[in-house]
Amino acid sequence: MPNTHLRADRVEADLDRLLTAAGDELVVASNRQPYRHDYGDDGEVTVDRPAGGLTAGLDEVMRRVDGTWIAWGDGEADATVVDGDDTVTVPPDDAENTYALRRLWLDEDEVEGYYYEVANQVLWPLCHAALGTVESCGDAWADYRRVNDQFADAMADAATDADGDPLVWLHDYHLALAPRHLRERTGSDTGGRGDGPVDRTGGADPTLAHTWHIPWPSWDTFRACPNREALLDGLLGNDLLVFHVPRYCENFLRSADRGLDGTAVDFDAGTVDYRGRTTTVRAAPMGVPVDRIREQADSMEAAGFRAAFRKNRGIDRDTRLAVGVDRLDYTKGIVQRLDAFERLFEERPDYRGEVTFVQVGTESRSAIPAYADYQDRVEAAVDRVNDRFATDDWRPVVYTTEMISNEGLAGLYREADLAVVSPIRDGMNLVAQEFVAAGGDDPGVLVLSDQAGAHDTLGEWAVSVRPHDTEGFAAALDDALSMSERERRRRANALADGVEDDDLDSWLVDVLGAVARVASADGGVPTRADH
Ligand code: GDG
Repeated sequence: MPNTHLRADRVEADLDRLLTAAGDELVVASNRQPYRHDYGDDGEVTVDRPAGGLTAGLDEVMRRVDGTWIAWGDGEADATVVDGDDTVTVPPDDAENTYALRRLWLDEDEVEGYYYEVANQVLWPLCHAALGTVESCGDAWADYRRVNDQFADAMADAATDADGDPLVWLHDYHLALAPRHLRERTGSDTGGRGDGPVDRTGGADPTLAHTWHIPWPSWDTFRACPNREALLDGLLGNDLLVFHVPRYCENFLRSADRGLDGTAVDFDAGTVDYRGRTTTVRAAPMGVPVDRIREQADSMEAAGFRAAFRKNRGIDRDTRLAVGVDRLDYTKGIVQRLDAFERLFEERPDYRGEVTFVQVGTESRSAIPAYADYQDRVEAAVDRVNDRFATDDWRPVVYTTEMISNEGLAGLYREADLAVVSPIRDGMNLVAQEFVAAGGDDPGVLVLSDQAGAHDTLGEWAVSVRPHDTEGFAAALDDALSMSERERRRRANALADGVEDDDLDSWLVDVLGAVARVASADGGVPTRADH
């Protein structure tokens, strides 16, 4: 096993070097904010800390540079703590290493149009190739455009305030138009609309990098998008566009080639020339904070959670556990996973009473009918399997929608004999990596869908499944449950090495390294996509 301290020092040094190269001026833009202010029961203002690995990782980067993070202020008390520029200094507990959080305010129509309709009911299903779930967006497109305009205004303000030429790092499918809108404001857009470019940044020439966290679909799917030209035009305002795996880069390049007039695509170099600017397209598979997850899994809280979970859910100490952890999203394949367990218990009665499948399904986007419907379908499938096989002292499926603490979740991963990660389509999937990171002395088996981006990096050592192949899926579960200890350890060690080498810090280094190369127009050093 690699020496994690040495590795962490090296990553630290790389990060420092790259941040210095980026002029120490970093502007991050994302839909979700790193800190959210609300009111507690006693009416006092409370602050929520960053929950997800990415937000926490970026927060650490921001603490080390002179930066601004721009995001939608969706907390109840968000507006009461900002200054006249809608900005609050964060983190609340570290006066030495602060940065500015600039909040944007969205009215009800904008939340509906930009967030619920275009982002979550057009772009999310489109990019996951779920065309039957794409809704027509009508007026919502104007909201999406307006909110992206607001982000571009805020980014332009932050670029003006910066000392040098800042790096602007955008995240995800909520902000597809913002790069072009920002170009129009910096005057660096040679093909701008209307009367030509208007420089609102006092001559700053920011470098724009955008990490797209979900898949990019094939051209044949993307061409169904009614606003496809505008999306491509928007994203090609970036200097660097980063996807999780090379497949999505290829799909994007093909879409840019076929879907937009005036592009010149170099498939070998991974670049698109358009409107006088070159966009470099690269793959960098995102990782998880391995050291932190391992500490969480080792904690007393995790140990307590494991014992209490078995006791409270009536799971016998000797019963083997398989776990699934997902937002309740129709891309995650939970219904098909339950079908596979049903088939397993049907064909292999000897597993009855021996194995319990625990599904953690956290509520997500419930205001959208397709999501509410999905929650019902998952519950119905859980009930069906339990009605069929449960006995007085054993349940085949334990289902919970409770949000579990990070320590509790790491404990659950460690307690599990198998993790079953079987999305129908998934940009990357962090749960697969978290499970591996949490593994202890007696690590479990990873069952992984070949439709997840994570399969490109972990598939060789996981037990692969195709989510719709119920028969094959059930057989794979049997293989995983009956694997010899030697084989299980061999695979788990290889998975652990992979997840450790490609952890969250190394992703940050990869992305910032690619930015530094693009900014210096050097282009000589290969990224992982070039291998
Ligand atoms: C998108 C892309 C890409 C879930 N329940 C609990 C909990 N979680 C955490 C998991 C994990 C995260 O939520 C889910 O991450 P995924 O990557 O699995 O999926 P998406 O939310 O769809 O993420 C995906 C990702 O963006 C990053 O680029 O990998 O492909 O779809 O971290 O642990 N965490 C806690 N309690 C829960 O009950 N503490």
